Amino acid sequence: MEIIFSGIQPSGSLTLGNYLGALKNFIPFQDTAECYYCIVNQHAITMPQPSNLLHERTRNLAALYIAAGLDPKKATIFVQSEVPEHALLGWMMICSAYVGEMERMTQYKSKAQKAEKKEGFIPLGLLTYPPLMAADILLYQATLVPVGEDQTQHMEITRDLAERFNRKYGEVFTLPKMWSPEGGARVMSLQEPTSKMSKSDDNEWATIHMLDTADVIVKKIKRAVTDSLGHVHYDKENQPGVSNLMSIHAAISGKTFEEIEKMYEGQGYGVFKKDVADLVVEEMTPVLQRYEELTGSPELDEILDEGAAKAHEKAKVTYDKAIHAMGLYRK
Ligand code: ATP
Ligand code: LTN
Repeated sequence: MEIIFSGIQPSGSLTLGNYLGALKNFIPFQDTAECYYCIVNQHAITMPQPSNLLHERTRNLAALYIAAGLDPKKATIFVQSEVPEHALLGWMMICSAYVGEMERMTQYKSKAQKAEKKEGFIPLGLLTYPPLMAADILLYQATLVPVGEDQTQHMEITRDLAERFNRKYGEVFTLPKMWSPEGGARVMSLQEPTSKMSKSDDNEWATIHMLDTADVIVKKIKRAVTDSLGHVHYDKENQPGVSNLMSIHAAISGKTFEEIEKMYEGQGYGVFKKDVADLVVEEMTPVLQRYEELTGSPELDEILDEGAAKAHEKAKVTYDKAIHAMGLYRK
């Protein structure tokens, strides 16, 4: 049976990109595989976070996992900092990694640049982020990791670090594979469709948040940047805005780009945009409803307590093997 591990950072309000690129794809695995879905709050602190917000967003993200369809009876849902082995194995992974390979990570380079501009410094945690991610995955001997395509480099380094450790100290870790939705499901900014839709974009028109109301979603899609060509056609280079809306359509409706092109032949962008907005609203409305029920309920804490205990059981087995392999033990 496959073992699945994935995580999302509670570093802001989740976007449609996080949903279509990651969260939505977590759901089907819970029926066929052993699943661990983590709220990776220790990754979130690689950039400065106001403490009250981090606390709030951690619980809210857990509620969103469940509202989107994760079932705590089928999947283990937990908060990273509540299973200490993540940080412990993370340190061992940091000690197995090289500064050069970390400095080559594109996410590091772009986040370091942003941090330097905004804060005037580069947090060291940004550089050591990939070994912590490797530890997350390897602790559970995960075979498959559902993530968006932007995580490809981090998945490669995870496999490299696992292989390096196994070669040096003996076979401890399973080498995990990345799993991404077909077509990539990379959702781009609605205002600058050549860069990805991101939680941390300052332009609110660029991003659809999972918790946006129907009204706001419709307005944002209406305002989305398109072009003057006037036909619904998938061409990322010349029509990046329209292609992005087509990807969103396809990810929700399940239709191919060809089918979508046919549906809107001879029509302008108005009808197409309205349909995309309707699809998004229809997909998000029940999620929003369940989310509101869950956030205030004590059930959420029970689920997360149980999740942390279950995750800990599994994680400590691998951690024990790893410290013995490395000689990091006394008795
Ligand atoms: P930030 O914008 O703060 O860097 P993020 O939005 O990239 O964060 P993460 O928590 O780093 O969010 O990512 C969670 C998951 O969502 C990952 O699997 C990532 O690949 C996926 N993801 C994020 N943005 C998109 C997007 N625009 N399209 C598709 N998948 C995405
Ligand atoms: N780096 C990931 C978040 C993350 C993750 C993980 C994803 C941290 N640890 C383990 C999958 C498995 C991101 O999406 N930015």
